[in-house]
Amino acid sequence: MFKRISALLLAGAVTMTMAGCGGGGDGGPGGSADDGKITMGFSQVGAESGWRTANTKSVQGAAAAAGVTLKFSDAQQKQENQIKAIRSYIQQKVDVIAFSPVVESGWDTVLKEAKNASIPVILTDRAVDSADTSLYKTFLGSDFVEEGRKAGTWLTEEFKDSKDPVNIVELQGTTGSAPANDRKAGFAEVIGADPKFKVIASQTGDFTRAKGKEVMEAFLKANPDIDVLYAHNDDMGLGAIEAIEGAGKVPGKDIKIITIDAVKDGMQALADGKISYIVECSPLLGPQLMDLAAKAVKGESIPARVVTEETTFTQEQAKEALPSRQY
Ligand code: GYE
Repeated sequence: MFKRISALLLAGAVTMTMAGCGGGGDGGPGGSADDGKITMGFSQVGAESGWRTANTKSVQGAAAAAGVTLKFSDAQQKQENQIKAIRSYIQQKVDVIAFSPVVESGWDTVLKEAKNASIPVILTDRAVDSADTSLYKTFLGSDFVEEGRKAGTWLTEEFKDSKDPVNIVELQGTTGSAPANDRKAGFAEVIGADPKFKVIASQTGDFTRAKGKEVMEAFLKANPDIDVLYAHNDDMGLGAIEAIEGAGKVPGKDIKIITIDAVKDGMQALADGKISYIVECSPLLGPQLMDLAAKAVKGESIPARVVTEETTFTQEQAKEALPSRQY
């Protein structure tokens, strides 16, 4: 008897907790939860790279740790899917929306809809180019221009004694994305100071390994004399390594490779001497995102820009860092 009653009580308690977890996210009046729990709608770019996988894990883990109910959707690198997801979060009256915009342009309309519904929006990882910055509360992520500059600075140092032209090929990230635009610009700014550095080919590899390989194969066919590959992320660099080896060349020797991200596979290739230098871009944005979201929901003021701290790795530094690398 006692057992049956306590089982019933327990069932009741579970139901109540579940209702609480839904917070304002399940269409409750007014959106924001009165139980203090936050519901976040998060629209992720996709699963295009090792970086992205680590970023998704970080966001999901941090939400669970902070007691935030996370509604998560993967846009498969398509802006229209992100816009749909954001509209559905608005309809569901979530407490806060966070998203990593696949490209920079074209967000004003949907961001205005969120603003009209009084739902704060946080940009995470990538930026938008909206002139009206009141459409979002903050942008949490890396300084991509600086990352490009760091890549360029290593290259100018590495070739400082060379009098010959340095032929560079560039694998760009997703066309129109903030990291592709900015990493290209920062790199060009630094190498542009010396005319011996020549970008002889530059094309998108969409941040994926497969596309990186395919485009590098085409680069190799069209250009017999490539000295350097600058890839906007590790995955494209790793795909390109396969293409370089397939063409009978030695990555890291015949062609020096610079990449960005510093995910484990990239760091391994760096330690193995195939990649020459990596500029770090941290995907571990989850905990900071949850802190900012909690403040934004409470109406507290938050900084308009939160920049991620990052470093760079040489081959020697990669060997040291690899065993304790989190992603
Ligand atoms: O560098 C790349 C990913 O937006 C910083 O997106 C991110 C980039 C990252 O696919 O690997």
